[in-house]
Amino acid sequence: MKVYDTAQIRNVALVGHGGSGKTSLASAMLFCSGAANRLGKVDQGNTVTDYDEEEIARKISLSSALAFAEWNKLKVNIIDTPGFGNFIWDTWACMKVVEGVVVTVCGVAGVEVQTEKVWKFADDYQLPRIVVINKLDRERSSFERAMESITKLLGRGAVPVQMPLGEEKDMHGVIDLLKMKAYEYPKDESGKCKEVEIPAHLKEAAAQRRGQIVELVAEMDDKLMEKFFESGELSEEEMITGLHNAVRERKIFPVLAASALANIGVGQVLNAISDFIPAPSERPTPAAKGNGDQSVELAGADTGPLAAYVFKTVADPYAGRITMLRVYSGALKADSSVYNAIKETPEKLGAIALMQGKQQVFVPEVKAGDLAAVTKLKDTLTGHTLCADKAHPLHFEPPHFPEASISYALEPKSRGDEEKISSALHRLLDEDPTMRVTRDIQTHETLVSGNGQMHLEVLVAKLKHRFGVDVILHPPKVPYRETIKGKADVQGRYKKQSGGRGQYGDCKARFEPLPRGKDFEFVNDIFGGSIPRNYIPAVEKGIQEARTKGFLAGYPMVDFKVILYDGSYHAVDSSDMAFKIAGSMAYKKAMEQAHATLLEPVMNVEVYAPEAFMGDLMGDLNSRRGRVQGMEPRGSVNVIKATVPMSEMLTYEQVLNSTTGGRGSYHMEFSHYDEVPGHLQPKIIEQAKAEGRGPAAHEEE
Ligand SMILES: Nc1nc2c(ncn2[C@@H]2O[C@H](COP(=O)(O)OP(=O)(O)O)[C@@H](O)[C@H]2O)c(=O)[nH]1
Ligand SMILES: [Mg+2]
Repeated sequence: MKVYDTAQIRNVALVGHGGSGKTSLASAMLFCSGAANRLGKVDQGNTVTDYDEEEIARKISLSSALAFAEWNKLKVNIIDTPGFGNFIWDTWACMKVVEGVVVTVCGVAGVEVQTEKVWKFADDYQLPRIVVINKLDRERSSFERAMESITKLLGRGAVPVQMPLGEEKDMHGVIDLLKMKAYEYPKDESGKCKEVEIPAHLKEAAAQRRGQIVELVAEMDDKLMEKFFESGELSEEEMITGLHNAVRERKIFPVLAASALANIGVGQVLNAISDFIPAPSERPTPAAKGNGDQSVELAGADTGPLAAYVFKTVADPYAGRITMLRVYSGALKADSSVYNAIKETPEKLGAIALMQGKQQVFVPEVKAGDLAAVTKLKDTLTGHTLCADKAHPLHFEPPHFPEASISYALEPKSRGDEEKISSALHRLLDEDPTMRVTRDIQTHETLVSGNGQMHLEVLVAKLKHRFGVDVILHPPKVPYRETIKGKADVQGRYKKQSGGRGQYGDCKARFEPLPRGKDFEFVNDIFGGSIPRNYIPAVEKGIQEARTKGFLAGYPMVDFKVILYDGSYHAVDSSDMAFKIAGSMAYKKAMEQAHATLLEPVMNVEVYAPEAFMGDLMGDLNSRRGRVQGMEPRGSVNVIKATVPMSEMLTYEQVLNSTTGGRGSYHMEFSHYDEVPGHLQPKIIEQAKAEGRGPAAHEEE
């Protein structure tokens, strides 16, 4: 397999709402370019990029996959990403390593919730974008209507450079508005198109749309503007160069038309990628840090020092850990020694592969700009950087994944599997940085936390199919918190004198509420040494430990401030331990006085369903203590936006399904913590007691 030069590489991620056709488009791109010898179909479970057995079973992408195609003498690296909310952080992590994205939009539904989300991600990364309106062969699809929803969301910069030829069942090609030619596709899915004249009845519409682009492109560049004023036209070449620059600057987002399933317009998508998406050298290399965290500027060339960033890790039961890297500088060579600058540990590289879905294509090296995979690294995980050696450390900023939003208790189906489960879980955590496994110290349960029910169901399926262990998920736990609403001024005094050396610690502190989300603050306000400085951390530690066990129901106590202002000590009997206990005693006293209360997580919820169900769904959300913020049409459905306490949403999936006959869907994510209404608190406290949670046992005076 040949080694590609930096200038030949283009990196794109296919992003968009679940079901808009990313995986099908990737499949058709690979087939059209000759990288795959058949047109794999999602519904037949034989696409290159949905190769995982859970993906095949569910017919949706659960995890990003890498593939590549050669087109116009370029190596186009394609990352096919998931479009479902539960898995969207993987998409986010992969978008970091590309020079542009192809946003797929369903020609029936138009812009959907995850379209908006990935668009926002692309804004954050300042990524160039091409939009593909897909599924235009489907009944009730409409290029015009989808375009309206795109303009509404994405603004005037999103502009069609194509139009479909024919509609719905008759969709049989595309009109290229730059070339002003039509491309007809046969029905055989071969993707081999024929260039023809634009049909007479579409000529006027095409000319009008072309006028729009010419004007927009001319606006972006003084020289082109001059030419446009003189001749009223721009050549195809000028348009392509003008568009290329405007796409790079994120001023124009060209919109294309396609049917990935019928393999129509896919060559044009590849053309658009090679014409419009910037080469690696056209975008700044991310800021790197070197020795002593000094910032280092990298030129992004293969002659520079090695800097390769890990954007994804896959836990393969056979191959072990597969690490996917983006080389930003230098070249990654097979069988070489490298250094992980984040973990500060050397790593040995074996073979280097280009990934074609699950298949590894081995190469001797990969140069700056390219994406590749290596296996069997010891300590290297997503977010780490590999560099040449310890003497020349380089690393990029690791990503900060969001908090998980839902937790389930997980239990082995058969006893004795605990070890196996724990080791399998840890391998799966490697590949999913948004999943967490923790132990509830009070109930001794293993808790798995993720982004939604499906996220965790997939985890269970992977444990079973990849690692052969069966587990049961118990209903989700709501991660309540506790806080105080009032102030307290207390003394915690611990004194023990029963022969031998005694124990003595004494502290006075004020406890005050903090604004929501501030967690905890400890202020040392001691003057004159009433508590020696070396004991003060012990007081804080005592309070810190006590607050993890809450006060009312054993949930962590948050959003309060402790001001330690006085105390006393004993020259012989005082110790860290005594002051720690004094701190925890002060905590307990303060909690009794400061009006402790429970907090619950509140979710941002969006519900999508046809209009007919809106009344029922709103009523239902109200009964769940939801606050409906608004309702608006989006594509063929309506969207309700609301905030709802998490505890009320645990059974929502089933209810939504039965209310809408399966035609509704929803998305939720964590918004903020809010106080649980007083009348609901006793039940939660009772329940916590029944589970063996409760206030910490404090030592008695
Ligand atoms: N009719 C039609 N169906 C499509 C098209 N593209 C994808 N599909 C179907 O839509 C479903 C979702 O496609 P998929 O590629 O998995 O979407 P993804 O979630 O964005 O990757 C599958 O059943 C595909 O066969 C298309 O252009 N036309
Ligand atoms: Mg997919």
